Amino acid sequence: MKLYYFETLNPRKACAVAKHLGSPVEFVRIDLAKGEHKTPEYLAINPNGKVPTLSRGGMHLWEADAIMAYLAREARSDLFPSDERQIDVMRWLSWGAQHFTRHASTLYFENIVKPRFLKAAPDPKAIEEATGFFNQFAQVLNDHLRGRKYLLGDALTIADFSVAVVLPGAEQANLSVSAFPEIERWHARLNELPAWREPFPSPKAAAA
Ligand SMILES: N[C@@H](CCC(=O)N[C@@H](CS)C(=O)NCC(=O)O)C(=O)O
Repeated sequence: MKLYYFETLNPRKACAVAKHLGSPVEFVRIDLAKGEHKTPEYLAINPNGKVPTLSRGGMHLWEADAIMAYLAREARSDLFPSDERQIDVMRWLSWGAQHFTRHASTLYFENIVKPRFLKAAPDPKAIEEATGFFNQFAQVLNDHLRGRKYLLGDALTIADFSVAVVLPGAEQANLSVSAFPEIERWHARLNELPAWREPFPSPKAAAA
């Protein structure tokens, strides 16, 4: 299996789960800065021209959440439970994509990507709107996490890897995480996992 990635948010989830599970994947770095995700070869396996992608033989799976679920199922891991808890995992994956990660991503874009990579000024209106929504949904997450180790309770799942993906760069993106102590506590727990702290292969290993 090949896992195509770059050191950005969505591949982070897939790489972290692959590392955490010890999945037998070959990590293949796709340099977005060099446009390697827009080559005909890469578009043939992911027509969206985005990372990550998991390839196995003729199967090409895109969407980081689906890749995490695939890897967990392959490893027969409860990271993606096969009982009724799967519904709850789906709930949090959907909530993350539609609400929490969505508005956090706007703040990543405005506060990091635009000034650093596009040499463009952040849009104050977009920042104000995204900050309002981010805080609204962060409060929901904070309240939910009270009394729970992870999103589903005692068991770590791919939902944690997915929803928390915006937290490692929260400070640079100006996400007001410090106002939400339960989120901070949860993230500190995730930071105990080596694969969460270091999700990507070292540049040396990737080049080998
Ligand atoms: N919904 C996709 C989003 C993938 C995505 O947006 N990847 C970004 C990196 S985090 C990307 O490849 N961007 C390059 C581009 O859009 O040109 C997923 O969850 O995998």
